Amino acid sequence: MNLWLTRLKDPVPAGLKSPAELAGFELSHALPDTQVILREQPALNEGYRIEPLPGGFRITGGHTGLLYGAWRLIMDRLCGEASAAVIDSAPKYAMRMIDCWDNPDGTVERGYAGRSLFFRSGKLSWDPGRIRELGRLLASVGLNVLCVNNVNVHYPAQLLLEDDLPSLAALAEAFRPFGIRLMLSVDFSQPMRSGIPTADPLDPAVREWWKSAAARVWSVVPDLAGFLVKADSEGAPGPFAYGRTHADGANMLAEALRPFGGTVVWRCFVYNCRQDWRDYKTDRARAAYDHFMPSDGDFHDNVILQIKNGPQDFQVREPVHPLFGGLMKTNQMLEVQIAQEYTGQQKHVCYLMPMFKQILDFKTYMPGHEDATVADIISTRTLKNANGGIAAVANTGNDENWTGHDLAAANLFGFGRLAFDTTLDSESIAREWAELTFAGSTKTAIDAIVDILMRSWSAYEKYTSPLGIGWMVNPNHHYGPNVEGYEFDRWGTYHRANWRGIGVDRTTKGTGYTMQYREPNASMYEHVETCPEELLLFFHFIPYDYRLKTGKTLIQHIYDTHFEGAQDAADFLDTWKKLDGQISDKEAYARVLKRLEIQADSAIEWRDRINTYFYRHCGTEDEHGRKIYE
Ligand code: GCV
Repeated sequence: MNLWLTRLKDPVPAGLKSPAELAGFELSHALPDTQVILREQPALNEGYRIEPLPGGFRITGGHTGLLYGAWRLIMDRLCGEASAAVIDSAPKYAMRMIDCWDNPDGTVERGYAGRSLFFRSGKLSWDPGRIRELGRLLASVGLNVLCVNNVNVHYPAQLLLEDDLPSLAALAEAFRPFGIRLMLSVDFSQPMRSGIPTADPLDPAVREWWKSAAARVWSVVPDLAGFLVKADSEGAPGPFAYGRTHADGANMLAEALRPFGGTVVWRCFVYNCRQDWRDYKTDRARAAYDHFMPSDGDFHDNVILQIKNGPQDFQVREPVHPLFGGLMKTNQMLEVQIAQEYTGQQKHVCYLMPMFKQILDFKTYMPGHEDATVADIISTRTLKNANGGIAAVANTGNDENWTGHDLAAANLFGFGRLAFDTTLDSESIAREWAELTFAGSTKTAIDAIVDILMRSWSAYEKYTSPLGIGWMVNPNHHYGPNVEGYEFDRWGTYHRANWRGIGVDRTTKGTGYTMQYREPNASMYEHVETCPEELLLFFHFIPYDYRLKTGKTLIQHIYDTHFEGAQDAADFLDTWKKLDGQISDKEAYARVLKRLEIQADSAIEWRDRINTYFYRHCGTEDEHGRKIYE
């Protein structure tokens, strides 16, 4: 089963050596009756041009650009689009990455689609056919870097830099024809495994250790993309232990990787994960900006800071991270999560491209670049960054259908398509995915799938936590409602609901987080009247009887959206039931039906828990007299 490439019946054969060779194979296999001339023009790199010729096409492209051009042509043709015009295309970002949080024991942190595709029993181990199919899927949407192991580097993942090097080299070789380079997550304290008493980035022995580690790994994987580092975060080791900055840590690695052209991707997910809930001044949302802004300009040019889309942690709604537009002299990349950790865990349908588009289109008002959006800031061209990019935490695993929920594959497809071309709109991506995946289904079915996808993020948001406050999930595994699950815990994730109202005061009277944004965004968030209402509770503590722009009170809004969201989930199920017999792949139909049933039930649970919680706090009756449990 191959997701959106279901119509390509033949697997990729073993032995193809380069993207150009693969492009030839894919074209002759997918479009046997179309004559396509491939012309390599190395300067185009990952870019390509497709020109219609009498009776066929010519694709001119760089080494990998040829493959991307081939896929564009194949997918357009499979969707029945006639390519009469010349198409010129090149990706906006140099690094379009999938972060796999796979552990050597074969588990996947926040994995919802089975076990690891890369590891088993403590070692790298894979099914070559499956890796080729994964390579094909990722290449078909233009993704070019895959980080193979979890950013939480648990032993024995350290062996990837030691005994497991030959396997790493073999895996890199398997992905090479697809234009995909591997990246490794590394343990900042790893030199200590070799008897060095410290991991201090300014210690000469530590620096030497990393240089020789880099030489060792690049000697077997010469095109390794680099190292990904989670440091001083949620218990991971890092430079803070030695009184050093993140720039000290990242630059030390950058120097070790420079001779090999390697990049250090350094994560900004740094906060105090031992907060006391009674502490109203510490604000997890502020943490990354407070840690990293003072070092703006100190990072080497082969370091990229990887910044989560929001200041908390991949919630269904968060404001854009203030480091975007804050940092002026540092390479940046955006990290999103298509693994649906907080958005239904691939049991619920939640198509995330509409959210990603809002993030990419957000204007930060960075001085001198007032019109630049997040999409521009992370691109390698607009702000003349040496490096930049976009990464998603992967949603794939060894489940036969790759992503657990068949509709979750739209997020993998969509992420790749958007990463290559941020100007695409979410609905056309959804339609393209649905047409490719469910080819042979009725038009009614394709329209219904697109409609479900396009409504799904909003539905999920409606029946879960209100107006940007987030969390309210069960601790640890993060599935299902638990309104106070994190309220008295140490993770800095409080909603502060009481009998008067709900929300976190992040204004200058509260934690001061609003001032991390550039103007006019800072003032917009600072004032209740101008704060976008979908983020109201993220920025402000609001009484239940506060009137929103709709004229509804906050409490009525909470009741209404929860009834609506649960109804949306019920509608998705009803719609799907009506499609019985109209979806070409009967097994996929049955699998999706099961997941939509789970979602509809879970949405009711969410609705009732949240509504009851707030009803008990404020005692206000629902204006429409619907059942709210006491
Ligand atoms: C890989 C959240 C997740 C963790 C994850 C962490 C991170 O806290 O729940 O599983 O760890 O983010 O992004 O590092």
